[in-house]
Amino acid sequence: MQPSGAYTINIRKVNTKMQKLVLVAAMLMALGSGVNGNDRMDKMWGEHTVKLRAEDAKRGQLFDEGNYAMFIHWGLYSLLANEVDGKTYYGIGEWIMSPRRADIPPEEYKKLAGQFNPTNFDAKAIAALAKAAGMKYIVITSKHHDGFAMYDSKANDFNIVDATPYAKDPMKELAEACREQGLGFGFYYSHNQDWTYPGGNAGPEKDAKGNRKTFDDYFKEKCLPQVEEITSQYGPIELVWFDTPGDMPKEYVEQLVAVVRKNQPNALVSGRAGHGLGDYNTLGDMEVPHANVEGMWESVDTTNDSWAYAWYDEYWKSPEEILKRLIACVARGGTYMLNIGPRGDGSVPERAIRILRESGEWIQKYPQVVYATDASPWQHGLPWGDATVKDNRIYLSVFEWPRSGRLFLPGLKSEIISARMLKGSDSKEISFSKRRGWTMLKLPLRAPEKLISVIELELDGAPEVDPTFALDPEIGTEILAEFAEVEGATKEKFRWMEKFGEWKSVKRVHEWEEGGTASFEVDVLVPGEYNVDLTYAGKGRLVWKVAVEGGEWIQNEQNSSHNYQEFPIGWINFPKPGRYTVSVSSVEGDRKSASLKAIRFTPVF
Ligand code: JFZ
Repeated sequence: MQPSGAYTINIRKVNTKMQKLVLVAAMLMALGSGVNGNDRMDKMWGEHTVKLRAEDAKRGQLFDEGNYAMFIHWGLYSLLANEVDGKTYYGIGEWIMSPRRADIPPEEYKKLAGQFNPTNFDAKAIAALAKAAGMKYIVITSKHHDGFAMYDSKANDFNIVDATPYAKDPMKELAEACREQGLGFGFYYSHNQDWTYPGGNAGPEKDAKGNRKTFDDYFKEKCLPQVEEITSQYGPIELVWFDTPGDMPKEYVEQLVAVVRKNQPNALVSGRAGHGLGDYNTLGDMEVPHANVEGMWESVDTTNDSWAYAWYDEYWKSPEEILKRLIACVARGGTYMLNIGPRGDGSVPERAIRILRESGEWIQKYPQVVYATDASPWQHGLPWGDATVKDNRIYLSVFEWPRSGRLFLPGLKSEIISARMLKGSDSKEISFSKRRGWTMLKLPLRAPEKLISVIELELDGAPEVDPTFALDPEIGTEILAEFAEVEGATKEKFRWMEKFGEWKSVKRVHEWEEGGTASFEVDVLVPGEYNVDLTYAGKGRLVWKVAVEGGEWIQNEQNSSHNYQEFPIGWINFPKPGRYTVSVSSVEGDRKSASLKAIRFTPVF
C-alpha cells in the first residue's frame, strides 16, 4: 500500500479533439438512423409497443414489455480508467479504489474530484443513442460504492456540483433528455457500501475528528437523505437499482423501499435491494440464463468486460453477439440491461456507440422479436438459434443459417397456418413439411439478413411444444449439463472471476461417485453416427464413458484443463429414429476434479 500523500494519480489523457469529432459523427449517425423507426413495421406490429413512451407506460411496462435497457456506470473512477500511478489494474473499473485493487485511501481518492470536469458529456446524445439502440430506459450510477454522488446532493458535498470544476448536475440533463426521447430514467444507488463515508459498509470507521461512526450514522446522514433526493428531484423515475445489500439489516432496506414507494409509486425496485424486497429478480452479472426463468427478472451485462471505463478494455460484444444475448434473454422470459462506461471526460467510446447503433437498426426492423414477446416454449435455446412468442406467432431467430437450405424445428405440436421468411416489413411464404414431430422448413440458400434472420410461424393457437432436446440432423447439438438428470454425482452452479469483477458461471456436474451418471433424454430424427464431444474442466487425463441406454457405449481418455474445454470422445450410433437416454460418467482419473459442462452431438454423415 502506498504511503498516503505519495499518490500521483495521473489521469489518462483522452485525445478529446479527435474523440469529439468521431463522437459527434457517430451521434449524428445515431440520430439519423435511430429515431424515426420503420413506420410500416410500427403499424403492422402495433404502435403501443414499438413506440411505447415512458410517460404513457404503466408501472413496470417498460421493463416487462420493453425488455431492453441501457445501464451506465460513470463516476470519478472513470477518470482513472483502471490506471493508478502508472499501474493498470485489470478488471471492473469502478472498484479501482478498493483495497482489493489500487487500495487508494479515501482522503486521497476524494481529491480526484478536483480533476473531474467531464465537458464532453452530452446527455442528449446519450439518450439518442439509447433510443437508436432500441432501449426503453436508462439506469445510471447516482452513487456507486466509492460514495461520490454524480448529482447535486444537499445531503453530502462529495458530489459533482460541490466538489468538482464541472459544478453542474448531469443527471438533470440526462433525465430531461430521456423524457424528450420517450425513454424511462432510473438510478443505480449503492445503498450498503460506501467506501468514503464514515460508517458506510467497507468505509472509514471514524470521521475526520476521530469519532467512531456506525452504519446507522451513515444511513441517517447520507444514504436515506440521498435516496430521498434521487427519487424526488429528477421527475418520474422508472427504476431504483439498489446494489449489493450484503448483510444490511432489513429495517434499513424497508425504509429505503418506503421512500421509493412514497416518492415514485410507479418505479420498480431492483432485485438487489435485499431481503427479497425488490420488485423482480436480478440475476448475477454478465450472465444470460440457459433455461427459462419464471417471473419478472433481468440480466445485466457489459458491452465489453468492465462496467466503468477501462483504458485497455477493447473487447467489445459485436452487434450480432448483443442481439444473440438480448434475444436469448427475452426467449428465457427476461429483460436485458446492457451497460456502457463513459470516459472520465464524459465521452462515450466510439465502438460502444457503433455496436449499439448497428444492433438497434436490426431491432428497428424486427421489433416483434424483442418487444412485448413471451418466452420460448422450448424453454431453452435451439441448435441454430432461439424462439420468442407473441400470441399465436413464433419468431424463430436463426443465428446459424443452414447451408442445405433446410431448417429442422423439433417438437412443435401446433398446426402451422403459415410460415414466412421476414425481410424487414416484407415477407415471403416458405414451404415446410412435418415428420415424426419435427418440422422441416425450406429456406433460401442465402440468409436475408447479415446479422440474424427471422422466420415467422403463424399457428392455429398458442404454441404447443415438446421441449425435449433433439439432435439436429445437420449441425451440432450442444446440451448443457444443467439439463442433465444426475445420479451419484452433484449438479450445482459454479461462479468464478475471469478478471477481477468479471463474473462467469457454469452449472456443472462434478463429485462423481463410482457409477455416477449425468443423463440426457434426446430425440433423434435421423438415425446413424454422431460424434460426441464433452466440455469439461479437470486435472490430468480423464476417462469418460458415454452410453446410449439399450445401445452402444463408448469410452475414451482425454486430457483436461482448469478452463472448461471441449474434447472429442468418439462416434456413437443411434440405430433408428426415436427417443434415447444418453448417460455420461467419469470412470478413471481424478474424478474429484472432473467437472462436466456440456455434451455435443454432431452428425457424421
Ligand atoms: C455489483 C457492483 O459491485 C459492480 O461494481 C457493478 O456495479 C455490478 C453491476 O454490480 O457487482 C455485483 C453484484 C452482484 C453480483 C455480481 C456482481 N452477483 O450477485 O452475482
